Amino acid sequence: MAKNRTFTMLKPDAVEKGHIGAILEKISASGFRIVAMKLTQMTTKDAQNFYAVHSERPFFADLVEYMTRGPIVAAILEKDNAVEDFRTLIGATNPADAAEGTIRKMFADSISENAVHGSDSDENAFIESAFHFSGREMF
Ligand code: YYY
Ligand code: MG
Repeated sequence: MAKNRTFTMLKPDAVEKGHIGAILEKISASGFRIVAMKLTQMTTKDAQNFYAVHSERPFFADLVEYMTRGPIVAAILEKDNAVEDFRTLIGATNPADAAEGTIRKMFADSISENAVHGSDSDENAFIESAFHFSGREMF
């Protein structure tokens, strides 16, 4: 399996609740190397663009409001089979459906505030990484 990269955000609820350290510990323990990382806050425009694929969904306005209400940790992660393995590590979109031991099961309370983002394809991982990081911020 080739090493590749995924993009993640520890979302505002996870940061507010003080879970940055615990989530990063789990990510590291699962074999992901941190390629890039920063604490940042999305503007309304940023969040609308990042989640543009969901712009017609009924939850879109709440999603943008939530994602912009406080700082996030954005990061690029590297590992064999990174995209798929990271989706497995974070668990189902709705924490109520997420498997035991997954990040969303452990740290999220609801589908709308589900603690962490993970890219859903190699192509989106590349697009989302470039959205948040310049080449010189990737190591
Ligand atoms: O990729 P993932 O985050 O697991 O789910 P998506 O279907 O891409 O939705 C993005 C984001 O939107 C999700 O993490 C929470 C929010 N959301 C929601 O609030 N309510 C839904 N019914 C579906 C998604
Ligand atoms: Mg998604």
